[in-house]
Amino acid sequence: SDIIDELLHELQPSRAPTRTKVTIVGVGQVGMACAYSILQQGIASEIALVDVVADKLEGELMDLQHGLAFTRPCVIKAGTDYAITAESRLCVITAGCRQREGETRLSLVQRNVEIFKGIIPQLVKHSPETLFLVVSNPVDVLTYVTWKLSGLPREHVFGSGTNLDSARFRFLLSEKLGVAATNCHGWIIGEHGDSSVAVWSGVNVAGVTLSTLKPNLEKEAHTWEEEIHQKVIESAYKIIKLKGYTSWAIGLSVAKIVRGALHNHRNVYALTTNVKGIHGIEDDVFLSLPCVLGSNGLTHVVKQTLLPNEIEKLQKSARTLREIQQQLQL
Ligand code: 6V0
Repeated sequence: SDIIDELLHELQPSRAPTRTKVTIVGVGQVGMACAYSILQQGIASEIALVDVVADKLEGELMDLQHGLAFTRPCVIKAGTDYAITAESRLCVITAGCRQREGETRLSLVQRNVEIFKGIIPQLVKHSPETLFLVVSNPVDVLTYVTWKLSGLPREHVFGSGTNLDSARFRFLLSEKLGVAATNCHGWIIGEHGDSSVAVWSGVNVAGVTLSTLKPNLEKEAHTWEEEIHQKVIESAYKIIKLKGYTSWAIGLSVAKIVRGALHNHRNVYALTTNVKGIHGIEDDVFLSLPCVLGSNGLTHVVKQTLLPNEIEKLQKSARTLREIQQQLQL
């Protein structure tokens, strides 16, 4: 325009930056916490927000855009039309409905399946090479649903799974020990939620495994671990009771995963993945295990040494999930 010509002397046309585009579907509490963390940390060159509520989208778009004077450059788009998601490297799914009073979990799952039928094929159409990070609950089943509906290779479709549970575990451990959460190592695997498995044999600080401490200490430490795992399981319920939803920690956890995927960091995250062929599980079910994530999706699953009862718990979750999956109408 005239004003640009008046202000700037062009030497050559500007070039679009290397794209690290992320789409977030669902601009509720969780979707926006993800968007905010990703923007604030300068992880993506472009963020596309999609939802079914146009006004909310516009409001959130404006609110984020007004922060661009304080962040790294990022193109932000929002709309109900999936065309804006074209060429995304990764799509984060946080859309969904919450449980109605008295509603069974299965009925909630089927309602979310119907929602996903309207979302996943659209995203694949516009970004055939995309990776999927599913956050909506129940995350293990919905990651399976996304894998089925997308027709993408299993390595491209994963869910946030127990990454948040593991972070909660590490925070609680850090409170107990007085050591930073980043230096308290522990993994929660399996089903996201009530039947998750804390891998006790691996809990360590600087390579010192708590379960190998002197027998009397071992017992004490084990009691804590049980206590802490129980607190992890209760966390989501407690936060929802207190503030209505959970958002900040899941947003930060998603941002970290997105960063790793876009920039090929090859970090290990507890992500829900198709576990067929691992730990004696023979079905196409999704459970969380420590996975190596690169820019082409999941490349490896870490072979943890698990106790027989831990493997049993995983297999039990796998059977439950298979039963739910068999009842879904895809
Ligand atoms: P919310 O605030 O109700 O937001 C959901 C959003 O989805 C709303 O903005 C809806 O308009 C939108 N939506 C509904 N239908 C569609 C559709 N067809 N297409 C596009 N958008 C649609 O929920 P909140 O943000 O609190 O939670 C979102 C999901 O994340 C829920 O399923 C939670 O249970 C789940 N969480 C998962 C966690 C994890 O660790 N995996 C952690 C926290 C929450």
